[in-house]
Amino acid sequence: REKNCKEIWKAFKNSFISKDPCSITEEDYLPLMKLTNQTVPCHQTLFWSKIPTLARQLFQDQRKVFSLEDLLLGSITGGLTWCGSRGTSEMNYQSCPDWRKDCSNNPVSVFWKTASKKFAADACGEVLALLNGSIPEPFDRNSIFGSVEILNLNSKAVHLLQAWVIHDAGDSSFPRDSCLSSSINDLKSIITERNIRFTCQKEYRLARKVFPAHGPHLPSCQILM
Ligand code: ZNA
Repeated sequence: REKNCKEIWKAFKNSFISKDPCSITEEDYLPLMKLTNQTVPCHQTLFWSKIPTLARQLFQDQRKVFSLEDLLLGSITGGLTWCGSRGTSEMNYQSCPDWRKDCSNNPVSVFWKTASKKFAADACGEVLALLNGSIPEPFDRNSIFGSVEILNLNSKAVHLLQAWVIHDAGDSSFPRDSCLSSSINDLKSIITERNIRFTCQKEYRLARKVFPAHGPHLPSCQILM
């Protein structure tokens, strides 16, 4: 309520309008970051990787944890793609560079990396990370979680990272003990080397929400951990 939306919109646009959409830098977004400054109380930061905005829905009734998308900064862009280009002040929502195919320094990727970096650096106490247990590598070093967020946690302020590997109990094609998988082990090493305690648990209780197609058919005993 105390933020100035017009000013925020202007700062957002100025970050990339009339600029080469492959040469965006963190600095371009700093004025926007300053205006939207907002922090999450200790013990209430939620990260997610490979389970898109579902993470948000999972906790929406409780409001005990907040992901980046719950903050003003993370909600501005609402799943959109955007860019500008040299020589015009037009906003482009249709065809913008892709971070894999075209260039990594595009407005969307730089926005999320800059926002995620600050979000992680501001976290304190115990933090929660939701990972997808239905894919072979629930932890991906190249994801924003793996390459930006965990590396920017302040190890003086964050003392525990709890990983919840969300499983579809109806799917037996992946090893049950995903907490012991090499991908989670990589995450564990990175976190513990940074002097942050690490725990991992398999979560079946959330499966109904994450995998609605299978959820209704799960026997209730499998839903319990
Ligand atoms: N990048 C986003 O669109 C996005 C990121 C949207 C909303 C929120 N977030 C942050 S980052 C969120 O709060 C999570 O904590 C973080 C999740 O990012 P992730 O670990 O990279 O998860 P993901 O499911 O692999 O990817 C989410 C989105 O980011 C997808 O659109 C990916 O294509 C894109 N992405 C993944 N890795 C990279 C990337 N974009 C640029 N560079 C990467 N290395």
